[in-house]
Amino acid sequence: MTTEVVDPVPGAGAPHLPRQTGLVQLLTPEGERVQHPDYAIDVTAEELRDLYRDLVLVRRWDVEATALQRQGELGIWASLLGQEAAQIGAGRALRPDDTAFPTYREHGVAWTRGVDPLHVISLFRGVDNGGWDPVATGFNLYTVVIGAQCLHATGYAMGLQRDGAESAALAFLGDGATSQGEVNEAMIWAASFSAPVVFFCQNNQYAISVPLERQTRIPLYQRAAGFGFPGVRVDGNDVLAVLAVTRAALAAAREGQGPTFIEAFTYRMGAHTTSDDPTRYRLASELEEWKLRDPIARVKAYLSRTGTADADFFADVEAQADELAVRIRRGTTEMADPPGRAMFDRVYAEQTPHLAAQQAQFEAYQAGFEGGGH
Ligand SMILES: Cc1ncc(C[n+]2csc(CCOP(=O)(O)OP(=O)(O)O)c2C)c(N)n1
Repeated sequence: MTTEVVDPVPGAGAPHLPRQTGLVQLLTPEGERVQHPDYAIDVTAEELRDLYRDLVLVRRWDVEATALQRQGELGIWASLLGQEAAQIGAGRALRPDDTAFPTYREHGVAWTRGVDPLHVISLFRGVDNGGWDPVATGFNLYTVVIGAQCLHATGYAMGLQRDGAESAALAFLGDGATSQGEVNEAMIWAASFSAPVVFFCQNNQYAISVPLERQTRIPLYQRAAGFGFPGVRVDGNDVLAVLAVTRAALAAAREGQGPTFIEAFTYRMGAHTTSDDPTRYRLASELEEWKLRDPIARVKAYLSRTGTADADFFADVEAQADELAVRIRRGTTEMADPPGRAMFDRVYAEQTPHLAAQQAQFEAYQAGFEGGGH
């Protein structure tokens, strides 16, 4: 078969940008399997069904969390709607010994690392600063400071390299983050030291309200050449292509070939966060166009058309999604506030005398309220 060269958004983008070509795609929006000479991937029927299940479950989690925020149960929520394939594909490409460095939207990657959704939710409810163990899960804590995690990932990767470990770091970033100094510094360091790090950029077309055309004069993946490592653009709504491309980049990193920049070309179908109103800066027709490229629909179409999954399977996945939604809702509303002292426990791995004194002072202050109030 021939290489699929697709213009992801016909007519979109600034007129001065070169035509966007070279998008890696393995599953078309219509659910047809296509081949790519550089990114062959063999997945079993079971693996495909598992990927579908992942996509559906993380979407349900996201929809439930958005509703919970609207009902006042969460302070804010950063929706992944539309970016499920980018996150599941990238997350499932990781090996257990690899480490992911997320921003604040990578709930799908968290899912693939076995992080309990309620741990992520507790962060957005404001009762915790992320209750999962980054070492045990290979999934670092969320980072709200745009781009900072790229430096963390690069430094970590350089550490892996010096330890002689054969594992890699996967840094997540957005299209807007590519304008950030730290991201560019991270890429220079990664290139200079051939660090085993992969930069996974979810180009969801907007940095809050700032469109891609304002961030760059060339397609993002082409920027990697300036740093001296490969850049590849993948259809971010195609879970198979994302899996194949990320797997290859991580393998190259582990083998000492240095970094890769992956631009997952996708779209944020919802708001930037629940505090944002995207109708103020983008057209409804654009969203309608992207709905035709829905990351879940195409896998479902493929599974159905090829007889890889039947109605019972789809019903079972729906039932699992319903169960997950109930668990998330119940878990959120029953979530207890942590004791005030808890914020002192996670500053350093080991408590310092200075911090212990502050903690004692804080506890004495709280005990001064009626009922010892928390
Ligand atoms: C250092 C820094 N500057 C500014 C902000 C405010 N801010 C929050 S999200 C955001 C846009 C990020 O866009 P992008 O990198 O494309 O990621 P997306 O949210 O679209 O996934 C900005 C500027 C911040 N959090 N950190």
